[in-house]
Amino acid sequence: MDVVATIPYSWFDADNDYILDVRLRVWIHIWRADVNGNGRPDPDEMMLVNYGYNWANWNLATMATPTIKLGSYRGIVVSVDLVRGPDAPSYVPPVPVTVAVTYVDTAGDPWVSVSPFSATIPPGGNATFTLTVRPPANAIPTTYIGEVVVTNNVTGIGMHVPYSFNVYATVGSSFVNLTAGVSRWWPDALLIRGATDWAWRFESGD
Ligand SMILES: [Ca+2]
Ligand SMILES: [Ca+2]
Repeated sequence: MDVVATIPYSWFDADNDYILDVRLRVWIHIWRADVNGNGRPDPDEMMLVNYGYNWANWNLATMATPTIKLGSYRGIVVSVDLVRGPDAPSYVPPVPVTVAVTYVDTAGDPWVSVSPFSATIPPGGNATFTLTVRPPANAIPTTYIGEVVVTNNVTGIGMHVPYSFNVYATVGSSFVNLTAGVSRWWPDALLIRGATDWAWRFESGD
């Protein structure tokens, strides 16, 4: 389960001076039980699952296998809080917040194939499987992850083998490659800002 909370950039840095005005955080808790019977999840009734606290106008928190984690507990609580930044006005009017909760699952990957598809392996024997990755020419340059599931037809037991690959893009002459180290210095993290996090290294996401 993915939870993405967003506020408009115009609230994050209204005056575009790279000093943040208001940011937000997102939390996922499990509500164990309504111990005091007030119909609401109180802090001492919840346990933290995950959170996102990047200095950005959006944040992501994920929760794996939510149904299993929920079990017989009372519920899953998604909450967002707003944090005043150093450039916040003295009075911050109500900020519009968008929260998107998405349930994700695995699916077949048309870019990846395995050969051979199956093999008969004698006791003590082995087999080689080749994984081929063919991303389309217009694939978005980023890191992709997946898994190969190998099922033993005799025992019915599956093994999950993870894989990941990067899709690169050719940087044209109209762009400056900031990580090339042409001057043997890393770019100044205090001067370079991106969409991911204003409080962490620029290369961590943007
Ligand atoms: Ca500002
Ligand atoms: Ca309660």
